[in-house]
Amino acid sequence: MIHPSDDGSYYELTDPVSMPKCSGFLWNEAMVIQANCRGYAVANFMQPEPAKYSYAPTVEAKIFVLPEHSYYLHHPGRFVYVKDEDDGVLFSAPYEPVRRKPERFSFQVWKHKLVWITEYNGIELVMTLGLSRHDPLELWHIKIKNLSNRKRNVSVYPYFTVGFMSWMNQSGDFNKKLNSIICSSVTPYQKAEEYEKIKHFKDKTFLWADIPPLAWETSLERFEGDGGLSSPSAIMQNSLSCEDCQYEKLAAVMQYHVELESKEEQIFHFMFGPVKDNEEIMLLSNRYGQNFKAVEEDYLSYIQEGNGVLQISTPDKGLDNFVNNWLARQVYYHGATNRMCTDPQTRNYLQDAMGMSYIKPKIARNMFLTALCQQNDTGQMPDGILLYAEAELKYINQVPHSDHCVWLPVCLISYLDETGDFDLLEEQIPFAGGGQEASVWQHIDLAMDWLFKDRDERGLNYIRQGDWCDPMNMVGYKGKGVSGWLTMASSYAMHCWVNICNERGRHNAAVIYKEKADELNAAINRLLWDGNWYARGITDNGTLFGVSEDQEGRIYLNAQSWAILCGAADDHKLEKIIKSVEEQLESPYGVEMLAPAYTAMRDDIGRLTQKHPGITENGSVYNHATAFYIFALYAVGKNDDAFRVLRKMLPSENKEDIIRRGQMPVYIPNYYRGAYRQFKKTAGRSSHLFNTGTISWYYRCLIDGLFGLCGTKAGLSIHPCLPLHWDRACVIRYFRGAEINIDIQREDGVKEIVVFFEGKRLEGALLTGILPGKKYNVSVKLPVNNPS
Ligand code: CEZ
Repeated sequence: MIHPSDDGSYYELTDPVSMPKCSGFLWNEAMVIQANCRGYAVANFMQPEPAKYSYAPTVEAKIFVLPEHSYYLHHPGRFVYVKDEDDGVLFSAPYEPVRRKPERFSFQVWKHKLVWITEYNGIELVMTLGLSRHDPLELWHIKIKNLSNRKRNVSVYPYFTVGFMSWMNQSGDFNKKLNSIICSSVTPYQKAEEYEKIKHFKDKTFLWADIPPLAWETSLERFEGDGGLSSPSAIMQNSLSCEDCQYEKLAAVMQYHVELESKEEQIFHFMFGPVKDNEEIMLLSNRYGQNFKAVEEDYLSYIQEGNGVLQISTPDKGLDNFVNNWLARQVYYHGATNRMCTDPQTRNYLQDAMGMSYIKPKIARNMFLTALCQQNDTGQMPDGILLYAEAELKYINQVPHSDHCVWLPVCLISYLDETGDFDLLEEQIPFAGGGQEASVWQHIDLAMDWLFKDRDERGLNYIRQGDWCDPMNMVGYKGKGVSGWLTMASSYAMHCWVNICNERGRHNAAVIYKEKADELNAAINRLLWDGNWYARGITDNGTLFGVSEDQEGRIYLNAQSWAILCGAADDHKLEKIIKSVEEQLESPYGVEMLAPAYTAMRDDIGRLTQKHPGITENGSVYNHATAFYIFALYAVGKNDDAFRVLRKMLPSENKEDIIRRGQMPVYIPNYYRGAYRQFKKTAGRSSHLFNTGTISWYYRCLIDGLFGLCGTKAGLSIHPCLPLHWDRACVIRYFRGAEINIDIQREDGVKEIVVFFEGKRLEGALLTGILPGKKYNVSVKLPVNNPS
């Protein structure tokens, strides 16, 4: 049913029914499109704020891609109807809206294109969607082939949804000279000053074809008639209307008549997307109209620029396929698009920069500097990072969260490990509002000092209206509530800063921040240990929460992971934590972020508790939090536990598990439904939302944890932490321009990890003097049993 292609270049689904939401996504810096196996599509483009060009016949949320996106018959999509003019039989590709069960079906998610193959009644229709490197534009290659042994006489109707563009002004018509259906609108506005902005908007959606259609239709109502989308009345006529459409729901439909001898095929090319005016359509058709193949290769090379630094061969072929083909791609998407928003949340922006350190370090460097230039001279970081001059902080970035400073050293250390670019710390940069400059060293010192100061009389960090957990908005909104997690994260951030300071000889600073971290850990152990796990925090009215006496939200994963990372949890507490997490939070689909999920409002915790039990932060397997736990387990050498949880973040080979999750392992979603012990029926379902901070941490868990191939100033430290059941693993590690082949094997009699280079044992398991362009072969011997 689903399987990767032998060479890993694509993943294929061969039936449109069992996993209806199964989808793939393509992007460039101007647009993102997620399309599912049945032909439905969700697409946004930037101008510079997120905008649409194919709308639902209803008003939609444009602010962020919703988890568990729901589709419906009239949902935006890209479809091709095929009518056999001899027997009148109608089917549509890829599957919607006619939903005839195809004789053969294939939905293939490639790294640079999406392909749907639908075969019905001896006719094969192949739809291929690609993008360009820069423009918000869909490039469609559509092939119809006669597989039968007789001549076929068919009509072909590409139907691209346009929908309800604007309540102010919307219309559609066909432009013969441009061979395009052009739907025009005006983005609604009220304030006069807004006109200056919207007059530059791409308020037209066009469908260009390389072959002039016989007829066309722009009105959705006229197209459907009473037949509805599964049997549109317009298709039952000999010809589409070729009439314009004036302030009605829009559609872009073309009609072709094709006569195919046996085994003969016909190819069509279409471009679909937003433009400001007709000149732009001419420009795009000149730029791309005749070079679809070249554009596909150029876009493939754009995607391949994000291949990352790891190629693996392990006993786990499913993991190999994901890591070698899809992981770096999802990290690259985050760093290249900033999740399609112009004011990314500061913590998201810094964690995406962390991931980009492995993909395009130069972009990561700029992201860190861009964020630091918006730091207040008090040391506090803003809730969001503005990516262009007129950008504004919106929605969640207008709600004060206390954790943003944490992510500076926690994410920067990955960039420094990967690049060795410690000069970044000497950069002199301004604070928000410009004026006096300071070095990055001083900027981050100030951020650590701000975190240390922002505590109550008990020594715990204030939470205001949220920390990493966005919807935890009522724990501290009265100004007293504190976050146990944030106190742990502040301590861990200071530990990371201590390491960076020591690496560069700032030993005095290192001593200061070590003492501060120790003071935080003392407060954590004095106030938050509940006997078997750590509490999540203390509310405005002094109530400990995330503790054994709580009926709901009894244990929070983040408070455990970061207590391990900041060193507050000693070995005794560590065993209790791991046992508690396994017993109360672990499910077949991963580790949930809290349990039991809240089923009623707690107005001393907030919006989190009102979320549906088992989704997003309210007790789902929120993969971002799970990735923190995996990272913590590797940090304390719990390799087998870490690997078990890491592996659950991807569907296993087991069919029931794949169907339950409902997605291909071509990206990691932000969550899988949780509340496994409360609502087993829905547990495991994927959110299908590929925007997630998880992916940068998953990458780091593989590099710093599982394969232990982490950069240092001097070179590459080699300390694999393979799961016990792996006897061997081979890794190609691309590092600072060099290619390092590492062959890791378990061997009898080996007591500790031994690393050999050119036959000689490597002191300290550190490969130094690495030169760009060079190849290195390293072999590693591991004991047959893990120390864990
Ligand atoms: O957004 C994410 C944020 O982008 O939620 C994470 C947070 O750390 C990320 O920075 C955990 O709270 O507002 C909401 O209720 C949403 O649930 C957001 O919190 C959430 C979106 O679901 C995207 O995942």
